[in-house]
Amino acid sequence: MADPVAGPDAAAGPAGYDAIIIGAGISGMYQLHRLRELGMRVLVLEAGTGVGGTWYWNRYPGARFDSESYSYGYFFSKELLAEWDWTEHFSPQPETLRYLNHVADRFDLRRDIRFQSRVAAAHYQDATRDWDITVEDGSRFRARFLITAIGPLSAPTMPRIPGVETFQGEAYHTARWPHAPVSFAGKRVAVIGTGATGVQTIQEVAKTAGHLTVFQRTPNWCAPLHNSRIDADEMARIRARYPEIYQRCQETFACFMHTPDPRGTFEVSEDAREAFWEKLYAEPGFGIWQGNFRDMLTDRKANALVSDFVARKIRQRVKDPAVAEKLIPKNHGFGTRRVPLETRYYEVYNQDNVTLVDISETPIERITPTGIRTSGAEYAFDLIVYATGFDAVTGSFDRIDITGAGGKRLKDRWKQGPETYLGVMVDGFPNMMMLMGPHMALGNIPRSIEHNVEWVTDLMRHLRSRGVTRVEATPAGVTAWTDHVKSLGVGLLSNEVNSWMTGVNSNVDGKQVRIINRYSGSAPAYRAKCAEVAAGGYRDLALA
Ligand code: NA7
Repeated sequence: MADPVAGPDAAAGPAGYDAIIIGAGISGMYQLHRLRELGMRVLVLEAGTGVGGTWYWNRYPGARFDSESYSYGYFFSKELLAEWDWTEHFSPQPETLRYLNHVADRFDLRRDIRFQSRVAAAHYQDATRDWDITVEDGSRFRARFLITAIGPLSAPTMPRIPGVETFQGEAYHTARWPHAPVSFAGKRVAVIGTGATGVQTIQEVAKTAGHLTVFQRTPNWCAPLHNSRIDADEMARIRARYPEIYQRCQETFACFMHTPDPRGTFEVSEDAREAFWEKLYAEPGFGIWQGNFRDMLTDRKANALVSDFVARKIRQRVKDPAVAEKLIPKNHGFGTRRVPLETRYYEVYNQDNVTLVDISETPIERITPTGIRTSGAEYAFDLIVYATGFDAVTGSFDRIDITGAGGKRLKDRWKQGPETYLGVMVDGFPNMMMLMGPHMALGNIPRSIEHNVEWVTDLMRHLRSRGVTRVEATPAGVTAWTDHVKSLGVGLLSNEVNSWMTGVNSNVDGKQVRIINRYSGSAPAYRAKCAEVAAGGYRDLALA
């Protein structure tokens, strides 16, 4: 019988590849490039038909960066920085996807990527110290190391509302948007969900829909994006500043170009405070969230003041006071959830073709063949957009049957929430490394990714130079890191709030317990800890 386990030298031994990476998004692509430089035989298994991960899947109208384009791209290659021009300060999804395809071409990545290969299972083999990986089409692969690059927001969730499958019109989840254009012209369109994705979608759909009805369960505090085009002269100036931009992102709390103002809210006069907030509100990007007073996310009174400032802005921008009140969050303060950045989002609700339905008052009872029924009314639609988010961070792991040493399942291990070592490894799961796994610093994600990939690459180099074939986090290391992550969240107002980073997920079985998904310390502190582990010769890991 033919060996069903494929690999370049499957016949030569059990470990066909040195490493298999799951996912060809920003992290998987870069990890492939780095490991190839080490001379490793690497295969990337990617579910989609192309590279780009998040930017491949999320093709919904209006999708774009909320981070400055030139702070978000890869920094590892001077040539890449020199040749790529961003055309907008906050790049739209099609441009970002073009960029990532350009990266794939430039570094000849595609020859080691197997597309349309969604990984169904990955089982660690104790005897051979390698991973047996099964793709949904039945193909199997062996690799010494398994590297997950599956993204923190890649498992979309439909709402748990009865009748979803009965709707007869068009229906799309934003993260599974069709590749062919979708027209809203003249149609009766519903959008469910008002997170960062819903906000971007709504402001775009409202331009052409016959009528748009927004179903909002919880309003979010949004702030203006202030996007603009970048002409050739400005791009040249930005390019000249790349070393400075990189340095800035390395030094800030969350790798953005913005970082908290060192002043406390109550250390300045009321006038100075208002002037500062007006300035931030008028500036592009995340400044009002990431560059606000240092106590904004820890001091309840400080947070109430800035929330009041943003609420006043919403009241000024929305003509109908009753609608404005519905759009102002009441159950969480400004910045304690991810702040969606918007372009005339609030003004959308002044349009005759837009209606806001507050489903905290009149819950959706069911999706019907013709539309949506709430406790208050029945609505007919031609098209429903589900902007209902993701089974965040651990969801993409849960969808793969991952078993470690002794056949133990990762999903069971994380039932009460993830436990990791540096967000990269888990005891009991030897030779598995996670890129952007749980308990990683999030923020400006590609900056975290570059660090994450480079740390894993250095570890690989270390293991290879010593002939190590098994590496595992220790239980003590995992306990200490997990406790550290939890302790960092103490005192943060965001930890009291439900969000995909810190909360329950109403759409997923077993995710009704509060889960802290992210590392909430500073990115420089995270990098310092990782550097310390490497400098110590990885003594905190079990190598064999
Ligand atoms: P989010 O931020 O998780 O938002 C999902 C939205 O969908 C949010 O408004 C939810 O309301 C709403 N939702 C979810 N389930 C339901 C049900 N069952 N009924 C009604 N409404 C529902 O996901 P996004 O895609 O917007 O953004 C994710 C991240 O991607 C974002 O932070 C960026 O960093 C990029 P809720 O607030 O839970 O009441």
